[in-house]
Amino acid sequence: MTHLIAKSARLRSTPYTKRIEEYGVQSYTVYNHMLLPASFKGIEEDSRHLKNNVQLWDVSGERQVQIHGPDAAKLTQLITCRDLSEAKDYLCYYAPIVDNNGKIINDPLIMKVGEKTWWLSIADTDVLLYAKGIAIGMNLDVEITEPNVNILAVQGPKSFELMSRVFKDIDKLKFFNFKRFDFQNHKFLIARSGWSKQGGFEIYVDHDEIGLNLYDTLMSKGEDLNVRPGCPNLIERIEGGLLSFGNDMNMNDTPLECGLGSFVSFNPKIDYLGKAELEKQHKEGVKRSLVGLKLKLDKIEITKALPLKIGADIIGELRAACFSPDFGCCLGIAMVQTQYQSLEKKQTLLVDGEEVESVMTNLPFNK
Ligand code: THG
Repeated sequence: MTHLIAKSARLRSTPYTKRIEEYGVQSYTVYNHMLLPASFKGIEEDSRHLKNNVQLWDVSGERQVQIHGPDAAKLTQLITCRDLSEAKDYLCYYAPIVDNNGKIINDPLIMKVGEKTWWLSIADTDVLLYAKGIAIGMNLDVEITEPNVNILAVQGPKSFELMSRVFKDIDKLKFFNFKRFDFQNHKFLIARSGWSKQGGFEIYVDHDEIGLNLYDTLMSKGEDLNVRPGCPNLIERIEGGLLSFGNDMNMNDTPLECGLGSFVSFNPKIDYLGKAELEKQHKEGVKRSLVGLKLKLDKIEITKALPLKIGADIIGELRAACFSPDFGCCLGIAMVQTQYQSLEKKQTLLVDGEEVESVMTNLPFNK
């Protein structure tokens, strides 16, 4: 049975909602209190299309938390465990936001977009409230807002060809760099980034009307490239090991447990909340961590974490999974106690009580 979601002002639409509904969006999820498309022609067909063509994604739900003012750099550093002391104003930084216990609050891309202005392009939790709380508590001189920015992502192997038809010199933009590019006399911040492993761009649209013209232009100029509206794809992102906060990771996990150690700084010159706890965990070693699971099943659908056991022992939980046509099995992302991690070995796991032949592996998955 299909269930409808009742829309309201609280469940925010985006400037492109009308367009994607005309193009036949099939299902939505909710992300930062906003509609985020989840499928158009079914996730298997969407994934196949993404890997071979180009898609235009309405990822407005990836909201920007803007931190502006004399203490902007200080506050931004205080809430993330990544070292931003040398942050460049043309690079994107994947940077976990952590709390005072070193647990993850969110995993945004952070960009220094002005001398005293930072954007946190957030996953699905209320970072604005967390940042405000810290700023008020510490008496920091900042303004924290959510600007009207609605990202259009252009993803897929043909995204480079499509974008060069619309933006001059876009082909010179390197991975995880951003720069402003002109369209209809408006400068749009564009980054070479996106939540797929197929390559592409993200356009930070801060003008609704020109943004819609841009949407239509990309759709019409991409006709011969088989452009379609699309969205972050469950199969493609699990295959590629792109982590989803709220699914694979939650506020009880630390970045070290989630394989994000390379984004945790122990530089004595910087200070952030939760640093001492992360230092302690780093020294002692983690007791559990995220692993990949190859499961001998021909379908799986997960709407909440499922317990994983070996015999009578609880070893962890399966947090996300899908059937992957390319791997010919189901792939899962699981939090598993390190003492039970035996990689690349066939074993029978109990997934929510059901026996499943499985192989544990590092992320991202290798075929
Ligand atoms: N783009 C933008 N905002 C976002 C996302 C995005 N906000 C929410 C969510 N996605 C944040 N999470 C991620 C997770 C992974 C990546 C980006 C955002 C990512 N990772 C690369 C990888 O794993 O290959 C590279 C990471 C690195 O090496 O720095 O792209 O997608 N605007």
